[in-house]
Amino acid sequence: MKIVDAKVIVCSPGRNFVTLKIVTEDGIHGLGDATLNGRELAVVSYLNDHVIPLLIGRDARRIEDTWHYLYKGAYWRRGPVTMTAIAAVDCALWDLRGKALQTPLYQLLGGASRDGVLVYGHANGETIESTVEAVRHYLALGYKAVRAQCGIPGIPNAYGVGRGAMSYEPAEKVEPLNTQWDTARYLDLAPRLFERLRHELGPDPLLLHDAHHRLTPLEAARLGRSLEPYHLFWLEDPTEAEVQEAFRLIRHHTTTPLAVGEVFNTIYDCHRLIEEQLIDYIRTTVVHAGGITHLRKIAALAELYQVKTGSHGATDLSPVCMAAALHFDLNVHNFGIQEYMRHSEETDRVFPHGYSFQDGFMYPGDAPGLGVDIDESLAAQYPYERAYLPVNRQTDGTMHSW
Ligand code: CS2
Ligand code: MG
Repeated sequence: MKIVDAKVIVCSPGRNFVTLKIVTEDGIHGLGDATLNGRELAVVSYLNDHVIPLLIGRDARRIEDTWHYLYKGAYWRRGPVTMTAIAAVDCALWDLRGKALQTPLYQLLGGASRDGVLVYGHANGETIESTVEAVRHYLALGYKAVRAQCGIPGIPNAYGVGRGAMSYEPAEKVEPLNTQWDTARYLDLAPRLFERLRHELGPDPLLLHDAHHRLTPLEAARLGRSLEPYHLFWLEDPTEAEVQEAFRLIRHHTTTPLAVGEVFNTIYDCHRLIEEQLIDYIRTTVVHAGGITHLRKIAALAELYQVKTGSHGATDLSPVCMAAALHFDLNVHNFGIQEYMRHSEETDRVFPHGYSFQDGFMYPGDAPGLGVDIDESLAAQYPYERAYLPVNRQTDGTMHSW
């Protein structure tokens, strides 16, 4: 099963996506998502200039060996660009393997550990009232779990608060949007939002919240403690996660469950968080953490320490990644939840797929491999447009994490 061709497809059906397509001598093709939001072309170059020449002639069945060949063979290890490129190759090889054996990916991984994949949607509002309404809307659609984000009075365009009803797009075309941040106002508002949500919706809905790395460990500890009466499913990214030890302080002060890891790209970014049981959910996902091969190793480590998975699934991860994530989620024993932001209709048309949503759960479907394809002629109608994530500054102008 020799690889005879590989190419990178860049398209922008509403937002940018990078897709790797690998073709074998039998004429089968496999797909991998290679999208790194706001830095897309760096991964395109990494694949085109450095990785694809190494793939031609290799046996597509050697998935594990190819992973190590690309990771160790480069000498320069880790980092989002490298690991996204490796993930795309890895994912495409798993897709190919499933197609060659005529079996859905989850069956290759060990079969289904559950009947469906619990997902959470994103409810956003400018005010507490409109956020409550947005959560209600998701519950009416059948979601069991909803992330709630609310605008902060006097802070226009706070990051992570969507401006559309069902989806939000963090990247801006041409140049970064400047956004503002005020921690004091946020720490005052967040517990009031969740108090209101519990009061209006009762104890059953699973409620999540994302702090987008914006707090110091002490502020995060205070937030976690103030949210305890409202029993969150998780509080995500409470502080910057480069220093894993910082979570000791947060953990010491609050029983609010913590989720971290959408920006991590290897097991080395999170092994201490997992081994010291400083978090409850690890958010690494297929596209940014080295593909299915590496994500399974992170999950296996997490399983030892009763840490569950909660993979990132924002709209900047393409339907190819979404499909891969759902196969992984259906199989992995210590699955917790999967993020699911709906893609736009134009994106769904470019990437026809077999996965589906029903009553708060998702299903990867039983098509061979990932069960997702790319319509290349349609993709060609949406050329790449440079886009950036917003930058965030405190009210005095100092740069801040978003
Ligand atoms: C967010 C993402 O989904 C999440 O939890 O943190 O929207 C994230 O900001 C984007 O995926 C960045 O590209
Ligand atoms: Mg997040």
